[in-house]
Amino acid sequence: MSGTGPSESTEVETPDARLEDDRTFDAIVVGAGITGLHQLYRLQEAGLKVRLLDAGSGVGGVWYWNRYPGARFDAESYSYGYFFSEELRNEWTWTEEYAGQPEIERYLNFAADRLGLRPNIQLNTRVASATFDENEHVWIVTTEAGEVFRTTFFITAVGILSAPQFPRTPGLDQYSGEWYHTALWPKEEVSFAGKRVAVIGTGSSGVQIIPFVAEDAEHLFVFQRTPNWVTPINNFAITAERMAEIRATSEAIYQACLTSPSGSPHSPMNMLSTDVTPEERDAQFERLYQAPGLTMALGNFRDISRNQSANASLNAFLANKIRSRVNDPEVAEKLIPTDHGFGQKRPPLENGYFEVFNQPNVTLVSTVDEPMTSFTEKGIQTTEQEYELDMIVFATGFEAVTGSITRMNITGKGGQPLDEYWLDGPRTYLGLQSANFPNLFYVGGPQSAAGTIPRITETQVDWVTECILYVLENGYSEVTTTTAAEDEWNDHVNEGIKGTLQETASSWAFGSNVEGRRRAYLLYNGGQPQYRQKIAEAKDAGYAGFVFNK
Ligand code: N01
Repeated sequence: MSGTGPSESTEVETPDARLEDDRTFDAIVVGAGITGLHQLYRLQEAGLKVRLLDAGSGVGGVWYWNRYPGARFDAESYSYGYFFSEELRNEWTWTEEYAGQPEIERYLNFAADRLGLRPNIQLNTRVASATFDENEHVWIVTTEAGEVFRTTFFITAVGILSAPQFPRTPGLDQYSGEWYHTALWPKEEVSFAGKRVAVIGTGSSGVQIIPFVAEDAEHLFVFQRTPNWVTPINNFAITAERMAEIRATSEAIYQACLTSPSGSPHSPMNMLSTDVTPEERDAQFERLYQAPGLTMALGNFRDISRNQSANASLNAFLANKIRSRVNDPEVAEKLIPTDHGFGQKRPPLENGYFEVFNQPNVTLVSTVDEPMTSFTEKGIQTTEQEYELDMIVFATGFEAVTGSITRMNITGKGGQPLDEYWLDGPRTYLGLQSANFPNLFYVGGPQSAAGTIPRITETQVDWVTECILYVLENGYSEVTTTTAAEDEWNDHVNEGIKGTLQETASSWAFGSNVEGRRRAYLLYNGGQPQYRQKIAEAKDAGYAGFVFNK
């Protein structure tokens, strides 16, 4: 039975009987990152009995786990935080345009306290499985510690870049030195001083940590598989005057985020690179190279991300930048991407990255020329030689977008495991639900999220909250979607990436960074305003594409 339309009410009576059982909830949210905390706040505010579970010992999500040296925003700090709360906006002070991990973690702890979320957060708790009980219409959620919870609604807010992945290269168990993954970085200080260190991976995480390792290590070996188009972050401090201005213009900043495809204050220039002379075009590229953050990616000529030859002109400009910053011409050429153009993958931002390769204690190892064959007791064996190492840093990224969800071993109706259901790529309707997985919602999951994540997940959080209230108020026991609705959304999602320059890249957005993973587009390329419009339209049409059962 389809729903007849959303209700305006936000208060729901919670039966006393349920309150008596401390393992039974209206909703369980997984993930204490920026999205999960917001989802908890909304459900708590609506009067539901809700618990948030997180494997970490603190809140913060990716900003809890990725505590490696150099981790910081690539979005403007004030564009990433919560806009819904005037108190948070007025009380928090950002100190840098692109805040570092410690500051972001402090902000999310501040938000958790200020919003009164702590009583409903259970930390140090990793979900081991979630199984839908068709008779009771509840999810049975188990944890690695053996706890069992029952919940009507199960909401994943686990992030799209939070299931770390390692190379399939054998022998890590033989290796006797220290090793770390950037996304599982310990709280204790890690010293590189006087050590021979390998960093594997040159994506955003690798590019951020490498200068810090290079500063202290006796020798750093950078194991690079694919070079990236890396541009300067040009970070700067936020003065008291500027912070006052940010607060005063907060609403305008928010509106700029809401209207931009990426959910950021940046929008592409209203001109093509061919509207100007090559000299004027290169002058614009130079301006963008000196500009802060992702301006190069998000504030460029309109055709850079769409037209091959426009894109090639920027690639030539950036390649010359690398050549001008790296002394050894052979090393410089190895650092210049040849398999993709700028913007086909999310570009890492750097601070002194290329100059690292001018240091005598740094060696660039191309795993294309010299594949890694095994980890050994002493280090890494390649086809050419053994590298003896005191430490290996894996900056090897994630089983992106779906890995963090499927690793929870979710089983829907008819004993259907979600990881099998998604074997050929995610199937969702509006990125919110999958057929035969009733009352399971994804916020910040596949086929929905791209750009500045909190700007799109805040819309999902509100949507999911209203949908849950609608279910409860109308006495339904289940909301789910249909395979027909999923097919329609899949077609729309795939149509949106077809023919774009991104479509041909080997990137985590297609899962192609993970060996053996089937290629499927995991995000949504229609832009945040269009996504927002799509989910609003479905709701306004009486939750079209969703099915409600008593
Ligand atoms: O992960 P990645 P990341 N042998 O997948 C290499 C966000 N983020 O953690 O390109 C050798 O980009 C892999 O090589 P290749 C941001 O959205 C944001 O760096 O697959 N190398 C690549 O070089 C970003 O896009 C910030 O050929 C192997 C690297 O490891 C996303 O997270 C900071 C390998 C992984 O790069 C992911 O970034 C950090 C193997 N077997 C992250 N396997 C901010 O600034 C993988 N690699 C906010």
